[in-house]
Order: sequence, then structure tokens, then C-alpha cells
Amino acid sequence: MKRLLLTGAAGGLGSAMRGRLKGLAEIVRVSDIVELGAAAAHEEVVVCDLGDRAAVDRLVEGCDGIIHLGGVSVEDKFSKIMNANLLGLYNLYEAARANGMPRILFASSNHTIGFYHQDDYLDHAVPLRPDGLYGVSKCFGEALARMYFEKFGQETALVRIGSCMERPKNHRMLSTWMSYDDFLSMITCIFRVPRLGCPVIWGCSNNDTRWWDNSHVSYLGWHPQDNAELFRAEIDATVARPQPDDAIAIYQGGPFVNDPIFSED
Ligand code: NAI
Ligand code: 15L
Repeated sequence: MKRLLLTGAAGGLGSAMRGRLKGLAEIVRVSDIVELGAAAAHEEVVVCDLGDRAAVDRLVEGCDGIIHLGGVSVEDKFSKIMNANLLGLYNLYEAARANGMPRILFASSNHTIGFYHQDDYLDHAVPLRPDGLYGVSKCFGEALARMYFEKFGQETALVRIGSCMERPKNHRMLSTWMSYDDFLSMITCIFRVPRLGCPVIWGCSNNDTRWWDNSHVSYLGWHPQDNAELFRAEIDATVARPQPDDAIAIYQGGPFVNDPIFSED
């Protein structure tokens, strides 16, 4: 691919993936609303607000693929979620439609289904059960992407990421964790498969206690290699196990189910 766009490049996941994308495209255009530091030799740096339609049009121009990580990533005021995750996503899809419909990886979230219990095993077709306004914004994103696929053929991978970080941090993440290496191999599969469509893909490693079934996307050829089980002894020794009646121990969305609706004041 000639030019790959990475949004949210200054964030936790974006900055971890930024340095790993070099082999995927000749040029990686990295973007965020905050400063991103100097561009590497293979990079272009663009600072812009996803809520700014004209800026997003310019951002997407000339890109052959998009990894869309930018946006509000936890529960927040509706106005903040609305700008980045609702308006921002609409702006991105309209820009893509005007610029040759580059394939998109949309960073959705397990918080689209956070009210399922941890003893539920989910496939891609289960009804949504978002655990807050943030989760609802990711449901909106999945629906928007699906509409652009049905209407225009715009391809998107709807990646419901569990917990993508260096290592799992608590007992829940022994099920939800996805390693950076596994995310990178997923990204590679998504941009290399001849026909992607618009599938939901569960974003977790090959964890012994995972809750999600990815058998419907075997055509991607993605085989996650890491397993959070390696960290169980360390987590048992260092992290207090939650009480059985605590949301963290009951719901797939963990603590997000307890978040309030934040006031605009
Ligand atoms: P993060 O909050 O660290 O990074 C998000 C980035 O988006 C930030 O750098 C922020 O400045 C940028 N951003 C926010 N509003 C913006 C706007 N209006 N215009 C342009 N950029 C804006 O989040 P993280 O952990 O890196 O996650 C990346 C993506 O993956 C997010 O969309 C998040 O919802 C999703 N995700 C991440 C998971 C994880 O385990 N890290 C789990 C599930 C989903
Ligand atoms: C998410 O959607 C968040 O963006 C991330 O910060 C983690 O909290 C993750 O889910 C999770 O559920 O662990």
C-alpha cells in the first residue's frame, strides 16, 4: 500500500502501533488532535480535530487504508463523545467516500456488549448491550460503517477490541487482553485479505479464558499467538481478586458498567 492513515496516533494504542506499521505502507500518515512529535522518514504528521469536516477531508485525501483509533476512549460527557466519535466518524466516512473508499479498520470496543456476563460466550451476531454512552458511540460507529458498506461497498473491519496493552492488568483482562503483536498481525490480515466485507472481529489474543468466537472470520487467516494465561500467576500475586458480586467480576464490560452519565456542567 502506498499511504496508510493512523488516527489517534498520540494515544496509548496509537503510539504503541505507530512504530510497528512501517512494513505495511510506503508512507504512514499519523494524526491526532494533540501534538505528535517529529515525523519519521516514512511518516507524514497531521494534527487535526476529527470534528472538523474540511480538515478530515484533507486528512483522508491520498490514503489507501485507514486505521481509525482516534476518539474518546472511555466514558465521558456526551458532548465530547459526540464530537469525536459521532461527528468525527461521519466526517471520516464522508471523506473516505469522496476519496476512493480506502479500507478502514474501525477501533470498536467490547463496551458495545459490556452488559453480557463473563460466563456468556459470544459470537459476532449477538444483540448489542452497550454499557455506557461510550459503548453506544461504538455501536453508532459499527452501524454507520455497515450502512456505508451496504450503500456504497465501503469495506470496514469492526474490531471490538478487548484490552489492547502491553500486558493484562487485572483478572478480567486475562480474558479480554490482546497483545500488540496480535493486533499487528490482525491489521496485516485486514489490509491483505482480497475481500474484507464489513465483519465484526473480536480483538483478543488466544487467551484460555476468552469470551468471544471469531470462527466467522477464519477467512482473514488471523491466528493470534499470545495468551494472557502467562500472566495469571503474576496477577494473582499482585492484584486483589474482585468480590464475586462486584461488576468487575460479573460483566464483560467490567468497571464501565458502573460509570454514571457524566454531567455537561
Ligand atoms: P486513547 O484515549 O489513549 O487514544 C485516543 C486518541 O484519540 C488520543 O490520542 C486523543 O488525543 C485522540 N482524539 C480524541 N479526540 C479526538 C478528536 N476530536 N480528534 C482527533 N483525535 C482525537 O485510547 P487508546 O487506548 O489508544 O484507544 C485507541 C482506540 O481504540 C479508541 O478509539 C478506543 O475507543 C479503542 N479501544 C481501545 C481499547 C484498548 O484496550 N486500548 C479497547 C477498546 C477500544
Ligand atoms: C476500552 O474500550 C477502552 O478504550 C480501554 O481504555 C480499556 O479500558 C478497554 O476498553 C477495556 O475494556 O479494558
